[in-house]
Amino acid sequence: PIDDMLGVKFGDLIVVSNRLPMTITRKEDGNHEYKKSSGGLVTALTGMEGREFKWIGWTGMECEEKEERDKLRKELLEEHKCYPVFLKDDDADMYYNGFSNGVLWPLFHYLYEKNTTFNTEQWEAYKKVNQQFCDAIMEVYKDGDMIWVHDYHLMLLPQMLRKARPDAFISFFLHIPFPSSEIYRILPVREALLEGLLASNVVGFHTFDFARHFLSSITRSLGLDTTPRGCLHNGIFSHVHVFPIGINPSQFSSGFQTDACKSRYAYFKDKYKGKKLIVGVDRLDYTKGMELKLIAFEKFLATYPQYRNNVVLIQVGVPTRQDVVEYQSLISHVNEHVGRINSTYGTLDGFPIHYINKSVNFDDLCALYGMADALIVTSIRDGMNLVSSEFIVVQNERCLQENVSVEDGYISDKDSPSTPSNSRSNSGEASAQNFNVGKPPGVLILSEFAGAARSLGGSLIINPFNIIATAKSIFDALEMPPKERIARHRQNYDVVKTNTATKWGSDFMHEFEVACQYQADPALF
Ligand code: ADQ
Repeated sequence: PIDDMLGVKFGDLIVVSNRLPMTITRKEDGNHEYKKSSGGLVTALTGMEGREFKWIGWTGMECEEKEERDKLRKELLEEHKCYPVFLKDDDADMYYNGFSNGVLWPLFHYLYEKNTTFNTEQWEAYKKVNQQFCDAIMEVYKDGDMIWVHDYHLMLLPQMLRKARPDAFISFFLHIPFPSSEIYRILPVREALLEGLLASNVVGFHTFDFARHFLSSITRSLGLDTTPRGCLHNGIFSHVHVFPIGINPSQFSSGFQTDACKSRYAYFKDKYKGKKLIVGVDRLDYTKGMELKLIAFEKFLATYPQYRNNVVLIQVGVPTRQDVVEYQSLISHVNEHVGRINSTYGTLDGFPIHYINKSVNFDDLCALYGMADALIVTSIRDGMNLVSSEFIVVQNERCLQENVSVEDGYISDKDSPSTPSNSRSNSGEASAQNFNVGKPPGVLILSEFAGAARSLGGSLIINPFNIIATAKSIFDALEMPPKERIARHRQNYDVVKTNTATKWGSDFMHEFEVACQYQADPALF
């Protein structure tokens, strides 16, 4: 191990994120209920196998009573190995809904016109809360511990930690895009956030583009020299690296094998018999391009009338950040689009869009991924997008279970109606056979603005702003012959099964350990 080689003795790994990986609610009897949260960061970190860590994060609810705080602290530690940060509701609102999700989130996703809420009060709250995180970490920190900070809510934290412990090992990973310096420079506090990050030994991003944007922002906003490897500032070299995040594939392949999922899959299969299914699963966030998706689907129905009664878009819009105004108006815009499209193209027999603004449970999620002839992601910007990877793994598992060989391009189920000759329709009529027996893998339609598009080259890559082309891609996905589906699926599956959450975590930790040797022994530098 590196620490033996260099004489650096590493302690525990401390992972810090805005929220703990569970939603905590206070029950009437005074006890607490813990429910696993959903979201990309939780999926990735909980999928990181084989590494123990202490998780520090906000509880998501105010706790005024010391007695309750002590009880929570004990339960979280004993049952979940987590350490809580307690915030007052007002501070949390300004730090989380205000600065993090009202200012940084839209700006980093290039939606600078939504970035209208910057005010000093929110910025002060952001600084205050970052300091509270720092204090909470210092309560558990021991010499040699490695602190890994996550995401845009905590960009000042590395600098605060460095001030508290100049010799600490500190790293940071950004789960969202880092925008072009031309966008980043809009931020009134652009220098302070960069200074905050540059106290880290490692700063990680999903893609090369994000890393490059970060480095050019340092040069332009702070006037510092950088190299492609990073930046030396105040005696600390921040190594800038690219770590594309992944999922834990076995979590999703075994998710598709459970009895509960199998029975839901069988139910959906029967319910949508004879229909082609396009599935979308997104947090209902304006960055996910849900409105563009619906408009493109409408265009598809208008352009390819043969599909009107033969296709259903099942769209799950998981509720998120409902205290932020922008998110409330998105809900009504999406409702409007769905209502218009369903009333125009629906019949007494059914509707083309099945939309729910609710979370679905894991069994249903896996069953839906398995059902899909195509999954469509239309993010207008997305750090990576894990839903794409989950879909690919479940499709692979479904093909294995249904004896569809995805290894050699041969479909072993001879009775499958999904052969090139009958899945294509020269007359333009959509074939209405039941494709649900032994059908080849589903197609991933993926926005070029998602980080995942850099690696999932087997997808149909779309520009979601190009409505006509997106509509055509939906058509192409549904018409795609089995051989091409299999070839594309294999290309994607190879990436997903190799670039797992575990690999992401261990690659990051490897770079972190290497960076720490420079910190511990600058002579090496
Ligand atoms: P998110 O914006 O949350 O993540 P994404 O990467 O697609 O986006 O992850 C969503 C996660 O939530 C998936 O793992 C999915 O399974 C889960 N999920 C969705 N609906 C669910 C439901 N109903 N029930 C349970 N789980 C559900 C952010 C960035 C992304 C980046 C990730 C990880 O915005 O770009 O990929 O972090 O870095």
